[in-house]
Amino acid sequence: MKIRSVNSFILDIPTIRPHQLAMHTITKQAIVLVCIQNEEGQEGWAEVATIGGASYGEGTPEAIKVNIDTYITPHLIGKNANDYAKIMTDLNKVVRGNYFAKSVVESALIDLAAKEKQLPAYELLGGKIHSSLPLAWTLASGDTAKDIAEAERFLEEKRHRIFKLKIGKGDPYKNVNHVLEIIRSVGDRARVTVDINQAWDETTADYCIAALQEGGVSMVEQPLPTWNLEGMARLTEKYAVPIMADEAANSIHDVFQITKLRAGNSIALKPCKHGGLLETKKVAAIAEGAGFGLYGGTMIESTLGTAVCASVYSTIGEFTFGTELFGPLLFKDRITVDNLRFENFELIIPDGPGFGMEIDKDKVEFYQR
Ligand code: MUC
Ligand code: MG
Repeated sequence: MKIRSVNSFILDIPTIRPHQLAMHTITKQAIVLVCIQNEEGQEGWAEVATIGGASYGEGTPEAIKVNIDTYITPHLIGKNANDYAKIMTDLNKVVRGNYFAKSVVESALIDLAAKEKQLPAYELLGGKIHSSLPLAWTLASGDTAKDIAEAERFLEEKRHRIFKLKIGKGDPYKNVNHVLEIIRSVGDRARVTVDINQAWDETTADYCIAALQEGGVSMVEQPLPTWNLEGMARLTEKYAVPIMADEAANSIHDVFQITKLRAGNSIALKPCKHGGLLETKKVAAIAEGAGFGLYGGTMIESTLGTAVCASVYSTIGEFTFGTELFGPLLFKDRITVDNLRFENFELIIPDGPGFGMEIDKDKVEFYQR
């Protein structure tokens, strides 16, 4: 079962509406797919997503692809996918950083190894604890009335009752009022959280978090830039509302520092940030050991990438803040034959072999750059 080839592809898939973040408005989302084939012709597939080129973080789709093709692939050819843990340990000694690239490669190895054994991937990750997970939605149309209408529709359809608002762009004080209006409108039928995506300075954060806490916001994600761990610690100490580290919480070493400094009291997990599924489990363990709450984060992956995240999240004990694996619902189309199921405010964990998603090669060709 030796690895014969590794291929990577960049795809751009349109979204159902503009999705406005602090640094970028998504109208089509870039994903990187990896296909690893063994000598018997069996394939393992995985996906990783990025947001807004280089504006969200260092992991751009172009860099992910070129680093996989140039520096990672030579270390995979001739190896056995079943040795995914050893392959990734060895790879970390010869390829530094490149968390997104390593994450998608490791996931494709795990998909192949699990398919060879005819098992769901979560069986290779410790086994499933959850059959479904709570599913947040991001209200990010940029318009209060549209956001309220969207929230009402999803409450009615029993699709989401956790709403995250992206409030890093524009006037912070107006944005706080936008949040408070939405909280007043949904009342106690839903939880409302906010994500600032690093956009505030500490003085602005101090002023705005006071108003958000008073108004009933249930969590504040990454209010300050990633470098300002001391500022995050001061906000965490001062306010009762949970403060979550997202962009700051990448490697196990970052997360260890965050827990040690109490620079937040919860962590948004994302396999791409941590460098893979095995690293995600380590990050979750550090957070759990420190008494931090967990959130199952997304970089807005399509069906395949969402199934990858869902697979590892299903093996982690507790998500105080639920998950936000809504990516497929924001895409206009999908690149898998299988679809994910969303029922009663939750995402159902797929149970097929590997990540449970068969790739649609015509769609891959259609959306490929
Ligand atoms: C982020 O920072 O959390 C997740 C949901 C969403 O709307 O954007 C992403 C990125
Ligand atoms: Mg975030």
